[in-house]
Amino acid sequence: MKYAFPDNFWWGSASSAPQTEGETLAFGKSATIWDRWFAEQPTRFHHGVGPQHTSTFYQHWKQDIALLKELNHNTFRTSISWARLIPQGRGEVNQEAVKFYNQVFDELHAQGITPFINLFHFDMPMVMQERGGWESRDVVTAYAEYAQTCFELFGDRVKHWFTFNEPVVPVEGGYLYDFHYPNVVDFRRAATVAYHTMLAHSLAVKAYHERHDGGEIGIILNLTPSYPRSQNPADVKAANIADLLFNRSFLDPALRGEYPKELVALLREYDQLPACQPEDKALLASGVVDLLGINYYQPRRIKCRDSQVNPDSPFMPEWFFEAYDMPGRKMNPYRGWEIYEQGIYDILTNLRENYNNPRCYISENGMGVENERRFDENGQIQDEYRIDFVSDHLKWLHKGISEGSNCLGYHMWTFIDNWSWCNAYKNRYGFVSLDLATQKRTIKKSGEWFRETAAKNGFD
Ligand code: BGP
Repeated sequence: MKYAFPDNFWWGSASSAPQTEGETLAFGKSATIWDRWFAEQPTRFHHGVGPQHTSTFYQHWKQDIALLKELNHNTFRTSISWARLIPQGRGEVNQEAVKFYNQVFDELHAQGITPFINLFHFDMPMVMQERGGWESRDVVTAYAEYAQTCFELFGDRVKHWFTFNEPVVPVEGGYLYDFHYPNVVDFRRAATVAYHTMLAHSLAVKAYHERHDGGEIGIILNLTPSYPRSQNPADVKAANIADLLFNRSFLDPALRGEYPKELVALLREYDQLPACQPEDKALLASGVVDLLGINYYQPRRIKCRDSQVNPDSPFMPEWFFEAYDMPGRKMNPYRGWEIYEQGIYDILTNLRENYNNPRCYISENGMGVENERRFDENGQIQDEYRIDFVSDHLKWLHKGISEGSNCLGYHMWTFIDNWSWCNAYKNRYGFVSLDLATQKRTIKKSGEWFRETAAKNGFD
């Protein structure tokens, strides 16, 4: 076989509680920021389709796990909903939720599928947001208590934990660019949110390691390689700053237990450093992960700014760089994101050369398609474009592994078409299509391709 993957490679897909569970305000679950935001602005992004309209995994978990099995998954990532497990954010545990998650984990094991469980996928409980969200140290402590509760309740069934999915996204969306609740645009507050998220991460990692229960804990980062327009020093510097702010401010603490010195110097120079406590340094040092999840969708194309920013304008990352449309780059015509398969290889190479080749896996990669309707006469979506997308990325992944990268698996985003943060069902990503009205599930052509690829542990 031309592209054979290592033995025991993790073939699976990723999803999240808030995008699939449904039953958003039922069975004891309290509201998250998504429920609140949708109630306040139902048509701003979601065309009136809110987070309660999902594939309803809460009811269909058994059927969906049977489908995962049919697609030859040996691993599956989803998340626990904090607002479902501990509806008041701290304190009393919702026993309905315990029963639900235990059933899910047991069924996954029964089908030979290892659960990879994430603790936070953008879904801040509203009660915690009202107490300041990630701007509050009190919420950091509450998250650590929630993480501990999960380890205690589910630690015998779950051995692969993740503290956060894409912690930079709530920072960008909620505090810089106004596409997530609470719609703030303020770099200083964004920096505090980013910093506190990594403190929360470190508390959870430390607590998990102290348990010594034979499992492992990691974090999932969306790494976006920042490619400069040219080797001209100004462009290179601009790309480095984008890399520091959007990648290394999470990657370095997670893999090295400390922030990059250049990042600290930059924020100090512009008086944007968040407030620190004396004990933070040691805490961050204990947040080094056992396993890194890498979400990769598209790179950043960066150039230095053509014109100086007015120094009196509010501080923003874009003071230092601009994104540009690289001529000739390949775009996903259905989603508007760039497709650059080599990015996956470049990420692995960077990790190998600069971060001591950590244990890692691709925790998300996928192709969103707007208005996906290429049905055949049997109602199956003929998504050859998605097969090309996945196989082209897997080829570069294979090259990285053959050169020594410690990459243990590939998870597709996602298993079934799901509700999404800023566009509901506009872009569909699943291996399985969902008819939202009837809840009918139909495996797409790409799902069949993946089933075979996973069974053969590779492809030609
Ligand atoms: C990642 C998130 C996922 C998912 C995916 C696709 O950033 O972890 O939750 O939504 O992106 O993005 P979108 O649904 O916006 O197209």
